[in-house]
Amino acid sequence: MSWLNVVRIIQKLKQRDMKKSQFLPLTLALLILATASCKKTTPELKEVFKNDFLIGTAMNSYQVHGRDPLAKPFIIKNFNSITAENEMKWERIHPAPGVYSFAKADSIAEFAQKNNLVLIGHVLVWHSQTPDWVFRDSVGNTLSRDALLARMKDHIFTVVGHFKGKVKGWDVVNEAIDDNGAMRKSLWYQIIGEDYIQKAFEYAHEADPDAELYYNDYNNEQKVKRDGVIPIIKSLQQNGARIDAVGIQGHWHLDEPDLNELDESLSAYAALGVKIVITEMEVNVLPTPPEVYGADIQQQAKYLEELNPYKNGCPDSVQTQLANRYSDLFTIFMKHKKDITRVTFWGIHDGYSWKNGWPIVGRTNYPLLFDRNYQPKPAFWSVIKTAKGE
Ligand code: 9MR
Repeated sequence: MSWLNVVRIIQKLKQRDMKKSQFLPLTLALLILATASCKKTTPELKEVFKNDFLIGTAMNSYQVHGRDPLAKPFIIKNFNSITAENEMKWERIHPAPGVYSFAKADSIAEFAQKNNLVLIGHVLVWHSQTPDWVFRDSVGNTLSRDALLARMKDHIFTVVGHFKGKVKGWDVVNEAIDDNGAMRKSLWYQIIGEDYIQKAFEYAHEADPDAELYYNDYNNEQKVKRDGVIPIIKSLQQNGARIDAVGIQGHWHLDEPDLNELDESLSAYAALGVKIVITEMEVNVLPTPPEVYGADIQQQAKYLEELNPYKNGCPDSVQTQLANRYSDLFTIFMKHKKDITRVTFWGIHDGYSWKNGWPIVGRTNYPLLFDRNYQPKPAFWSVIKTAKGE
């Protein structure tokens, strides 16, 4: 019985002019009934994991501005941390030289503050979504190392400074390693050299000494890439930079990553003395060409009907596969819970996932725990069972 029904019945009883001695016990019984049925409602994710790690979600400005009225209460109910999916990226927050545009990111920060949600800053230095002007002078020539470092410092000081005290931790450098484990030959790397990473961490720490600082990447649970990320972390540590955690994005599939490899990677990172954050998790259920496993948004594959098989709904067999996959992944997270401080999902429900548009535009994907109507999927219940050790 819902609270709304209880209120309606009580109002009707009142209208009947019932005696106090009859009205009070009846009202009490109704209240007990309503409370009991409330207990059967869906558990809140953040509550279920409250002794283990934070549970976060990516959030966008469409949601924060209330265009989807269900989104905000849903976020407050289920999550205790948010990451701006796009609003703090360089191209959004610093679109032109000297122009900073904080309004959208500020709305997200305000929402976090009002509702006691841990706000994560995403992202300071990345090869992607960074305008070309960042690397050029006013006549279009490539900047010198010193000039690019100065520009990076200005950006980090301005952005981190703006959110000082509001952002708990920053993805300082994103995706600096290629899938083969070598340094990505981004313009940051080409112009500044390998120590652009060290510099970014130093500037971020100077700008907000209280903020946690993370190195964030995808596929870095795989050994090849992990072997590239570990030296970065060690070098930051040896050179005295603050690094609190390694971010594993977690853009995963039904058949990948290999669970043993994930398990080993979590141990390998923890052995460095850093924490682990799962920063952008979802599990793709659609057939996807293996060359676009990962999260490099420059890569695109051609739309074919056979690669979009569940346009009219996710079959039960796939729901079950997804539920088992989430259960396997959370079993490993629980095993490493002393080293994992947060698990963030990259979207609140299937309808918001970037996986509907990448690596093939126009597909219907089902990678998260809640469906397009905010209803928990079998994957949700399997995650809850795993948390309870059932
Ligand atoms: O989910 C994000 C999508 O809405 C954007 O179009 C895209 C480009 O900015 O970025 C997506 O998020 C990425 C994240 O910022 C970094 N790791 C990979 C994520 C998926 O591409």
